Amino acid sequence: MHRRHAIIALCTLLAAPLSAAAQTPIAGLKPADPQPTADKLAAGLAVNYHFDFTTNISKLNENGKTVGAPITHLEWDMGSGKVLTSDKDDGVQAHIFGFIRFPAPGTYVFEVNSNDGVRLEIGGKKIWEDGDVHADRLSPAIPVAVPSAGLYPIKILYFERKNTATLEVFWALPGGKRSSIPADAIVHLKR
Ligand SMILES: [Ca+2]
Repeated sequence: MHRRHAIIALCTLLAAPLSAAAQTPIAGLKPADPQPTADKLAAGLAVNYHFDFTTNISKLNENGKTVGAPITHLEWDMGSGKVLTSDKDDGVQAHIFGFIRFPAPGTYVFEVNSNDGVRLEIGGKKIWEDGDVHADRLSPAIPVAVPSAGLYPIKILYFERKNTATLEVFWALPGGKRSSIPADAIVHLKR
């Protein structure tokens, strides 16, 4: 185990007695305004790809010209295979966008597993960033205060440099346990 990983593991262990709910939730999320109507929406999140190798999410090209098939779930354990809905194994940059539907107000708890770099934004707030090249690495539990039910803009920047690739986002409903984000909770404007 690398020393850095050992330190992270130790910190995680020390932090364990504090539940996610004890941390101050990320607040100030803004719902989509106006809320898009069902006839304008399609299933899953939209994705634009840019195919080039990068080493940090801060250098990601958000203006990729290749429109991919929608991202219909958020549990991608891709190994050394194709990255998301692209036809490439390596050197993939993805700008993923659309809306996430919260069924009720309350404190949700997110977890993000990435390989390589990722940034997650919801309702205009940065929820998580782990931007460098790394093996699978899970975020801590991230409490997020959702002020009202409905659709919120979601944006995920993600890149895979080489070797294996993972992009997973989980949530826990208010008071609940970690679970999959259901397919009907992610939508995008028809394009
Ligand atoms: Ca990788």
